[in-house]
Amino acid sequence: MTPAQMKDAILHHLVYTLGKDAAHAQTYDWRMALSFAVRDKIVDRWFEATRRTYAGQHKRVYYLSMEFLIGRLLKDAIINMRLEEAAIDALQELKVDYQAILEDEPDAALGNGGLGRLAACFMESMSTIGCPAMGYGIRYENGLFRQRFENGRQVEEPEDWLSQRHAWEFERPEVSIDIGFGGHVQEIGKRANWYPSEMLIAMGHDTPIIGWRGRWGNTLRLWEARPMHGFDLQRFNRGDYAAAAEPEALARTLSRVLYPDDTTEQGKELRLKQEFFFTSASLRDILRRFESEYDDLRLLPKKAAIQMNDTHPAIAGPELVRLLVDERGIDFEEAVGIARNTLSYTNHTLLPEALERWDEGLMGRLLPRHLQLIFRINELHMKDVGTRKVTAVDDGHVKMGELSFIMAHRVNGVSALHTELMKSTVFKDLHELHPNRIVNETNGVTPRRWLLSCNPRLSTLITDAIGDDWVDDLEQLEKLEPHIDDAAFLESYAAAKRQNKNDLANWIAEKLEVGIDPEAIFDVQIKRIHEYKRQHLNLLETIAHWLEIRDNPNQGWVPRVKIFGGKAAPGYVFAKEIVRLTNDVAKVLNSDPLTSRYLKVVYPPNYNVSLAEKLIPASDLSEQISTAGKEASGTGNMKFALNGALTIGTLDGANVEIREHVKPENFFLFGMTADEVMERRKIGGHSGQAIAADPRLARAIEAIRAGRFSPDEPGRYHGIVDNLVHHDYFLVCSDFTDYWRAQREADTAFAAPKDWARMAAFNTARSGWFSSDRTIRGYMADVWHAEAAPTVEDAAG
Ligand code: 4GP
Repeated sequence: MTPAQMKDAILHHLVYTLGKDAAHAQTYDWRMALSFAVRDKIVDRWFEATRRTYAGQHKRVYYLSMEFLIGRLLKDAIINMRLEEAAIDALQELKVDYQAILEDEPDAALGNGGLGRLAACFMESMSTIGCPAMGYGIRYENGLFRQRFENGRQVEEPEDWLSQRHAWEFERPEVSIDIGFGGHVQEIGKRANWYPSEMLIAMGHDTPIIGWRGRWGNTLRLWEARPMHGFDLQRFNRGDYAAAAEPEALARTLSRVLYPDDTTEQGKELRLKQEFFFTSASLRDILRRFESEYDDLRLLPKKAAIQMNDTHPAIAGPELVRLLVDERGIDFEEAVGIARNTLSYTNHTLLPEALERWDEGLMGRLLPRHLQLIFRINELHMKDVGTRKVTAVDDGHVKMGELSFIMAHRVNGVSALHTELMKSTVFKDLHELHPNRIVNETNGVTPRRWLLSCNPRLSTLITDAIGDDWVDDLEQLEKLEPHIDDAAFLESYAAAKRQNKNDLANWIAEKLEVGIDPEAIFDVQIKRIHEYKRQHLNLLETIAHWLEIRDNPNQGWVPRVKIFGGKAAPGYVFAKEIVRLTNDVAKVLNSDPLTSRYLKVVYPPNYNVSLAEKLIPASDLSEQISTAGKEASGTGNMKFALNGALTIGTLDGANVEIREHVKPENFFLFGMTADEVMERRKIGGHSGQAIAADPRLARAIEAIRAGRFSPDEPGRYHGIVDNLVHHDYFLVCSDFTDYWRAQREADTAFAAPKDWARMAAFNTARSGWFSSDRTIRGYMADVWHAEAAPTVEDAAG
């Protein structure tokens, strides 16, 4: 596509799709017009991929996920279709600011954190590789809440990304599936009829996900809940307007909110309804498509692989069995076999509070037939393995982790360490019964968004050095290694980082009105706020460092900017206190004339995908400091390493594998191992001992306790202090001293800029393995037994 063609396409959509005259068009109009112009090009590719999938009778992968944290789509689409030059030139002629257009797009925040963002990276990688696939989820009207700070406190506001038209989706009224809840079951022989008492409709919305070079496109189908019967005209005519609108409002509630819930249990009935709603709609859509092509249901596992992203879609097991037995007359045991061979399950966390369990009473009320089938599945499993030891139903609860395991032919962890811990802890008994079922698929991230698009300076430098094949095959980054010894290359590498840091410093100055020194170490911790991720360990070190600088302000400290980003679940009190403490600490430190040139704290609100794209390319140090054994993998850690930030981290999740790849000397390791953590916890008074042994730690805790960061309310953080001193389950105190040591090593290393640049560049060169393309190939081989289809030729650009 030439710039002139692009310009015509934009103007065409501006006038005929948006009904706007160029003279009056606003940023929004230009953004929509550009999006439609790009989308037109994508649609051709997308159709072609679909045609090829049908024609080649390829196996399809179905990725069922409560969350798809896709963020903005316009730049991704432009980059993958290689339309950037055409777009920039066309807009220049039209005198429209390209960056402003990109920034105008709202983030599609249909996820909480890692699990949802992984699903988004996977969608992009499956399209890049040419793996015929479809993502299924919920089209939340309000995505993850918008975070604001009020006097340092987190305030949640609804995120209304759909208040403007969403440029990328196609509404599919013809794909409307009715979904039932409640009611009763009538058994007829081995089958049953379920008569739900409540019905609503799931309507599909399709977003094309285009792969790199536009060679393949898959669909993300998100379900919207609609009422079965519109509003009640009789009530309306009687003047009872609120009651007339009630059925509609009730139905819509189902796809209204994303639970703001990251690795904490959410036991709401509405949540179970959401899970069944999207899982059932997806399975029925999958079976409809399958039956349009094949007439033997026993072929299902050969032609479809259904991935359950965590336990949220775990009802897929019993629902698929129900659809096969009750609606298609297949024998129960055979149906279980077909379902199991089709389904697989990914576990994303071992935190006990995050493993879903549903009260049997609730499950029986909402899904009476499913509860019956869960009991039968459970009995069959016990009979097959000859044990009563592990069951999916226990103590009046349905345990979704066990149910998923029993109904899946493959169960995977998301990093090597996490997978081993799955085998030895939560799924120990099931693993012994099914030793081949658990496999590891270490997470990855898409290099298109997380390097090519978010870090143009570094991307250009890499391409100049080794060509652009790395975008297709990230492990080619290893070819950078010989260049690392070249002084000119290293200088350019460091210069790219410095410019990224300048940009970020300007943005922070403008948005937060805090001046930061681009020469300082940019030390960044961005992720959900959670005790196990230990933002408070980072804060304690910050405070201890501040106090030490105050003792001796003229010592020539290595300047540092601590950057935090992340949201706390609204009901998670401790996490919200950490948010507030971070803001309070920032206020005191940033205004301290003695120290502020050496140490600042910034915490931009509303951390999301777009903010991550700004922060990561400008980071020097990546904080991956969870208590060992608690972070399943992490994916932020991979994005940082790829963009040349050095990790300071524990041996947790994928940190272990990152350190192996980038080499131990280019990684600041500290802290206890997962085994040591388990041992340490057995020692009574471990935190008291740690505090007594380290005066720096004692002083930092005392500063919080005494109210130095909350002079107007000295007791504000007694909860945090009490937790640290007396409980400290996450072993913040026990790891502090070693963390401090590693931080000072980072200072020393940063003071030697050439060596630092070498280490950073080495991180980039060795991060190729962490591409989600590699991860997806792993799933295709080990889990889905699916092959890539022959892709379409490159998009012309
Ligand atoms: C996250 C894990 O906490 C993180 O370690 C992992 O990288 C990510 O999943 C993707 O596998 N879990 C969640 C969650 O986001 O909601 O459980």
